[in-house]
Amino acid sequence: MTQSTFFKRTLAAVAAGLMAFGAGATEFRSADIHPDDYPTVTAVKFMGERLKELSGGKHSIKVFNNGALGNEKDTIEQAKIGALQMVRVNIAPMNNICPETQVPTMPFLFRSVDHLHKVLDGPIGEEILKSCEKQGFIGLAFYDSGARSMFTAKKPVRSLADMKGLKVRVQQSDLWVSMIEAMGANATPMPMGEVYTGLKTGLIDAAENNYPTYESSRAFEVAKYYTKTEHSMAPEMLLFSKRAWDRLSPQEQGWIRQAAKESVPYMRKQWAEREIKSLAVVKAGGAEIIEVDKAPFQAAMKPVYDKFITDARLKDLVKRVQDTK
Ligand code: BDP
Repeated sequence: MTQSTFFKRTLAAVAAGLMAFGAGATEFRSADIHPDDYPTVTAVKFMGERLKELSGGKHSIKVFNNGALGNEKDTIEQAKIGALQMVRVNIAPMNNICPETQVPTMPFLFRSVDHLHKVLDGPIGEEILKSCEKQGFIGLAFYDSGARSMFTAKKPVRSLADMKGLKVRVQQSDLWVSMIEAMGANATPMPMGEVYTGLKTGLIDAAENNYPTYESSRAFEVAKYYTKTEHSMAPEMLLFSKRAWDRLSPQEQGWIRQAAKESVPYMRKQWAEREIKSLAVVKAGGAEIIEVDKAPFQAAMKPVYDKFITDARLKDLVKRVQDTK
């Protein structure tokens, strides 16, 4: 998106945001880059229904999906200034804003989905959500995003050595750039919406994601080699604009928190089903799923921990995650 388009969109969003509040309307606007049937979108819709019930019809949520309000970085900015009340984004574009969000993004940190759930559902998850408050965001919940793996257009990755020199798209986060560089590749940060064309035109050689996004973005049509590196389980985040939040009563805030929490198990169920479905779709579409020895990838990640997990607070968080049984 050009800068001027960004500013136009932001202005339009500010105007709409103010109107919604000024007119006493109580429909919160929430952004998502994913299509209608994607589990993050259906979960926020579910949350909206619960919020309607809890608030006796006073509040609801309208999801602007398919990137209608811009890419994740843009919508995070809009939420920060209060032009938009909610965003559902991956945790990655929050990494540069709120350092604690780097922790669940760290490569090969979680041993399993159960381990991830235990951590995020407990005090560590709460602490990380809360840590975004000083940056202008109320962290409402984490959603599942499975494990992210590498996919390439021209030649398959069968070992760490095959990563050498590849141009890999990453999310807009310094930590992600570092992770990919530590694998020996070149990282190109760009929004999700540009990945398909980037792969097709050869601007990039590779990208990485979970099965559902590999499928829904149709990236499997232009990058058919999917190598199961499973290098990060970076979860999704649901954030509320603190500016908008501060205008609500404690009771209203309570309804929103409750509805968000209730949408988590709903999301997890949808997610588990979607992962299976997406894998079947990409396989039928010609994707080759490649098993790989993950140990060399994991070993290569040491410099990333050294560079990003620097202060005592982050070190302690990582240790507590590792110690969670
Ligand atoms: C998907 C996340 C989405 C990110 C996208 C990406 O659900 O929030 O924008 O990855 O790679 O898995 O940008």
